[in-house]
Amino acid sequence: MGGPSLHRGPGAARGQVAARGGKVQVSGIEGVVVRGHSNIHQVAVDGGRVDCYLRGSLRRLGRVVVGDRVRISLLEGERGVIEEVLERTSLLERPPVANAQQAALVFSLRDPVWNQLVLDRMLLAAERQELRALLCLNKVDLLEEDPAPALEPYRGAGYPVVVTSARTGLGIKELANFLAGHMTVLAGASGVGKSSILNAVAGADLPTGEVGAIGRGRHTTRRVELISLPGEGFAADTPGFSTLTLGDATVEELGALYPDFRPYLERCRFRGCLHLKEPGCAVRQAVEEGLLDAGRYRRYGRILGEVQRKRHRQ
Ligand SMILES: Nc1nc2c(ncn2[C@@H]2O[C@H](COP(=O)(O)OP(=O)(O)OP(=O)(O)O)[C@@H](O)[C@H]2O)c(=O)[nH]1
Ligand SMILES: [Mg+2]
Ligand SMILES: [Zn+2]
Repeated sequence: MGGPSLHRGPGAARGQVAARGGKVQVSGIEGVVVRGHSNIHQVAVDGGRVDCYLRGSLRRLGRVVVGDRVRISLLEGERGVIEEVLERTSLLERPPVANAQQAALVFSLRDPVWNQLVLDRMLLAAERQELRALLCLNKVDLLEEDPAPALEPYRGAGYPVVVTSARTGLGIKELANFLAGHMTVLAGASGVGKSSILNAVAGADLPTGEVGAIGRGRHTTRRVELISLPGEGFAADTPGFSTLTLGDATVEELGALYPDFRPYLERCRFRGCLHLKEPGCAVRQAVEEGLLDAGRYRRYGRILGEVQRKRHRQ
């Protein structure tokens, strides 16, 4: 082989010296940033991973985030330099991930109990950022009841829902099929099992929370990290606190972010209908006729209120 051997593991201060003084041995290698830590970025390339520094000019241009496709040069001493960030197809602020195509929203009905308001907000955030959204109900091994009725409003809205247990392996293959070949962000509350799921799907070795120690404020994953999937594709493990957010959404656009509301929007009497108390609102009528889920509609009202208040504060 002859080239510099590729190195696994986080960078050390020593690397900086190599980056400044090291001679470029090979350049023009393309890779994907899988981890970022202060000024060292780990880049997945064919055959391994390289800890890289940023070319000085890049540092001025802005940040490099996990998911970025980059061009690097290999230096002496098993290090590399990111020379160029290739054009992004998308960029999420929170969690910070570039080039994501899909979001897998992970939740559990028990340990921790799900919060539908949070789930709906995450779905809206995914829609707004044009990510394909997928729901993953994990920890079904803990349930005695059939989860299907709880999931019905989401299936009815057209979202794929995968039911999994990272513990027993149930549904993991089905989830793996959804993830294969794509760049997917996993999002969801702390303790729902995002890291455990990726360990099951990709044979990764991500740290997971202690059994029996789940509670509010417990965050095992602290940083976004990309996991290479078997075959092709990546999935981003994210910390529970870094959930997808709605950003600066407006009240006017909110209704259109509900795929289940969309068939009715054109039929509202008034343009700019917010689907609250307006006469001739086709969305509200569909709820009254049982065609739309009443819970989703009720939470829509709450989220709309939040967006309104946020705008008034600005
Ligand atoms: N019974 C059961 N426990 C699970 C399952 N998946 C994960 N767990 C447990 O739930 C706890 C939390 O799992 P993690 O994978 O760390 O959760 P996380 O979503 O990555 O949490 P953060 O990193 O804090 O955001 C651990 O004790 C796991 O062993 C499952 O399918 N069934
Ligand atoms: Mg985790
Ligand atoms: Zn309306």
